[in-house]
Amino acid sequence: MSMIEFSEEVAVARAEGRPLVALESTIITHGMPWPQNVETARLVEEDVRASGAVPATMAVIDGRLHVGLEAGALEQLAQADNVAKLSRADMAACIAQGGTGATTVAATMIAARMAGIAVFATGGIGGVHRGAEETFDISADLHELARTPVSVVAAGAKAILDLPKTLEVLETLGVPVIACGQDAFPGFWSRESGLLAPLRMDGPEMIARAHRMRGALGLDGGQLIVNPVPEADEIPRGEIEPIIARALGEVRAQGVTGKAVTPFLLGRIFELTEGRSLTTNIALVRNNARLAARIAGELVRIGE
Ligand code: PSU
Ligand code: MN
Repeated sequence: MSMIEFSEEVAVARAEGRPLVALESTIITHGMPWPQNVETARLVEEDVRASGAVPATMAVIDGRLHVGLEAGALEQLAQADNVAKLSRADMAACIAQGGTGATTVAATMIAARMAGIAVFATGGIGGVHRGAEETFDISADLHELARTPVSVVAAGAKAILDLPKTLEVLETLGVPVIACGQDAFPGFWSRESGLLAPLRMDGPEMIARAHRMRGALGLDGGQLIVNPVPEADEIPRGEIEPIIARALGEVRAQGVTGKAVTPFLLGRIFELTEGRSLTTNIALVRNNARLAARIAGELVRIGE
């Protein structure tokens, strides 16, 4: 696996069999503005450590797949423009061409599996976009969850999406969607989306057991663990929904398509909430990192 470069910290953790948590980099390069993006990335890594695991932030830099980013590399990536947004379709091409790109949920899952990392924390996964019946815009994250055995902790799918359709596709693909500590399917910035999660578990131990049981049954694919944003940081659904509607109107009016849609929407919602959506986004990613670290700890405790 000569295309992989492990950070010192991750290499040591792997050798010692310590719990590891994968982290993505698209949230840094395409999901948040500088300098909050790099500050958040550092805080999230600290949260993983404080909860007993070792963070492995993934990115492709000059044709090498980094598993764990050294401080300088993280800082550079966070400031760079023209970084590609990599998913399953373009990850190999980027590495082969010696390019640089940030990993989405799908690409981070692929990297995590290669590195033997079973748990991954992010903000919100991609899903079925509103209007997908016209555009066919469905995130590759959903198919990755169906085929790659990594438990992904998110605060739901981003509420800019069509959440009922996203849940339908996840069910069709056989992906377990497990709400942690509540019945409701969370709505990213809000603790509730008006939908129920198909499954509920109340702590990391049961989530780890379910992860192992999928392996024992020989099932492909991962688990989606949906963890509601802490109450103090949530933006209630009634407040965020009109803002999302307005940003979606601009996507259509300006003809934004493909990979640009999600970053455009997150950027506009940041502006329209005067930064409040970012404060919430940071809080929920940190919350997910802490839960992911505890799940990773339980997986090590349970053993294979
Ligand atoms: N979570 C966040 N912010 C983000 C993302 C997740 O809090 O920006 C990124 C992830 O990398 C996810 C991507 O894979 O958004 C989804 O993009 P798309 O809808 O184009 O598939
Ligand atoms: Mn898309």
